[in-house]
Amino acid sequence: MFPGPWLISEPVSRKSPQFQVPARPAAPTGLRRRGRRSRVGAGLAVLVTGLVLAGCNSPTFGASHGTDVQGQDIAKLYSGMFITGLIVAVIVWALIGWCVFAYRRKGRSIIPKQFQEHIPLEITYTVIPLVIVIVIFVFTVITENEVDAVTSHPAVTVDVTAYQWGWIFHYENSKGVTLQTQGAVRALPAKRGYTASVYPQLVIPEHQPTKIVLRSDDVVHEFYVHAFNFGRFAQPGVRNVFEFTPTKTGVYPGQCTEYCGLYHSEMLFSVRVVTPTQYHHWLSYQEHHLNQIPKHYPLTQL
Ligand SMILES: [Cu+2]
Repeated sequence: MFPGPWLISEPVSRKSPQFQVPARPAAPTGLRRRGRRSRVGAGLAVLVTGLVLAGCNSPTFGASHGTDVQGQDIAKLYSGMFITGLIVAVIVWALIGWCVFAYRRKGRSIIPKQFQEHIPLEITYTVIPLVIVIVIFVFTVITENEVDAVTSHPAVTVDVTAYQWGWIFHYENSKGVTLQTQGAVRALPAKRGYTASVYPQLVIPEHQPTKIVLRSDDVVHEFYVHAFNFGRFAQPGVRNVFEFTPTKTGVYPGQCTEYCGLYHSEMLFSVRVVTPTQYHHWLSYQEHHLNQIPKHYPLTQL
C-alpha cells in the first residue's frame, strides 16, 4: 500500500541500469514449467500428508469426544472452529506459496509494478474474516446457551465446595451424604492417582441431569473434568450453577485447574457415572453408613 522510496524521490526510469539485475542462464521454457509444477506438487503433497497424519493421531484436536450431552456440544463447536481455522490456514499458506513461486525473480527482472490500492481485493479480505467471525460467534452463543441450560427438576443436585486444598460434595435431598478430600492428603507422598481413596469421587447417574452448585470457601479454584470438556471457576461469594447429563458409564478424572496455592496439585477428584439403579444403591449405602470411616462404597458392587 505504501509507495516505495523510489516513488517518493526523484523519478528514475525502471529501465535505468541501477535496477537491472544480472540475468541467470535461462532454461528451456517447458523444462522450467515442469520443474516448477513438480516442486509445487511436492510441497502440497507434504502439506496434505502432514495434515492427514495429524488428523489421524488426534481426531478431536486435543479435546474429548464428550461423555455427556453438554460435552458433546462443546466438542462439536471446538472441532468446527478448529477445522475452520485449518481451512483458513491452508488457503493462506497456499496463497503465500503461490506468491513465492509464481512471482519469484525470473532471469533478467526489473522492479515490479507498484500499486497504491486495490479496492475489490481490500473489500474481499475484510468481508470474508468478518463473515467467519460472525458465524463462529453465532454457533458459540447457541452452544453456550445449550451448555448453560439448567432444568428445573434435575434428577440429582450436588453442592460442590472448593477449598484450599480439596473438594466437598454434598448431595442435596439425601440424608446428609457428603464426600470430601481426606484431611491427611497433604501428609501423603505425591503422585497418587486421582482415584486414590484420599480424593473424593462424585457419583452421578447416566442419562439423567445432575445439577452442580459450585462455590469456593476461600480463593478462586476451577472445577474441571476433561471427559466433559468442561471447566468452571469456583469463586468466593459466587454461586455457579451448571448441569451434566452423562451418556456413558465410567470413571473420569477431575481436578482444579486454577492455581490456588501450595497444594493446588492435590486438588484431584473423579467422577463415576453409573446406571440409575446403581446410583440409588450407592446413595442408599452412603445414607446408611453416614459418619463411618471409610465412607467409600465398595466399588466392586457397581
Ligand atoms: Cu487449584
